[in-house]
Amino acid sequence: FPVPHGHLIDRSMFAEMFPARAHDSNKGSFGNVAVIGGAAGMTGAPLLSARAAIHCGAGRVYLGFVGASIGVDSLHPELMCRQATELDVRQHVVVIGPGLGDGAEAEAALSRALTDAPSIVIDADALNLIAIRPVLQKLLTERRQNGVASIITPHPLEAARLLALSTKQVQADRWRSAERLAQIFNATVILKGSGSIVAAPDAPIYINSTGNPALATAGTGDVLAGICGALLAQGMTENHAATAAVWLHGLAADNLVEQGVGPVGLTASELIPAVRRSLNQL
Ligand code: NPW
Ligand code: AMP
Ligand code: MG
Repeated sequence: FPVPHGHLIDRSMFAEMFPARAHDSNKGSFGNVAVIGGAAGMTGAPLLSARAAIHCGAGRVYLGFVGASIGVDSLHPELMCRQATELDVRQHVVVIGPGLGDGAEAEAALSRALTDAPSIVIDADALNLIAIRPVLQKLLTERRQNGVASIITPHPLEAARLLALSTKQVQADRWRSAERLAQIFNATVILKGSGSIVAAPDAPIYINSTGNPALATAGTGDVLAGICGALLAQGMTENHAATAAVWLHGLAADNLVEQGVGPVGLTASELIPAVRRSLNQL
């Protein structure tokens, strides 16, 4: 990639970000993640986020569905499935947006999470709601001055909605688009796509050096949001969590392509254990 300014995310950044697990640690040492989303027809999206979060080391992972909750994720019964209204968002790192939809329950859940969650990762439909609801935008921009963490993870079309631009305009200057998102929304931003960019109001801008077009498939963004949540739950700052998450996500895809699992036909589900491997091999 041409790197006009800023920094390239690479392995050397991560030496001290992942401390070894203490021998006497327990699940309470590694935080709780609550993934909120999964309206009718899109229950797979929060499942992917939640599975990614548990595979990336969160101590406990909950799913809060808008609409009917599934009883259990039978492939991953370690995940705890509830209605979104049954979760106390004050106790969790909240990942909100995957498959969230745009209904009244979705908007209420987002408003509650923006107000009360100690840490939040905002993706997909939650970003689309913020783009059209100034009251939600205000809640987001106030979070930083209240000392609580926020990461937003738009793909280029979601970024365009947030900035009231076209996707083409966002893509024409991705660095500037990411910087503007960070300033306007007062949050750490991952502007996704080939060469994901991480920008924050108070830190240098970074571009990711890993990843490939195998990731251009449904659900890989939902996986990324879950990784961010798990890293926040384990105590990383939002800027460290965002840079580490995009790097590990891309590295996992690079490793899978080397093994012949892609670039054609990689699934978001297959990406998840590969991200766990990247994390454990750091
Ligand atoms: P195009 O086609 O190029 O014009 P949407 P979504 C663009 C859930 N999911 N560079 C591109 O536009 C999500 O969580 C559920 C350039 C693309 O077609 C959401 O809640 C799944 N353009 C909901 O679905 C699995 C780019 O944006 C369009 C770009 C809708 O989310 C799938 C898509 O954007 C999905 O995650 C890039 N790098 N990347 C499930 N299993 O339940 C994207 N675009 O219309 O906001 O739809 O992202 O699919
Ligand atoms: P989403 O569109 O929300 O599912 O997110 C897609 C994920 O895949 C993001 O993390 C993107 O950065 C990544 N991705 C998609 N296409 C590419 C590509 N061509 N090269 C690298 N990463 C990609
Ligand atoms: Mg997405």
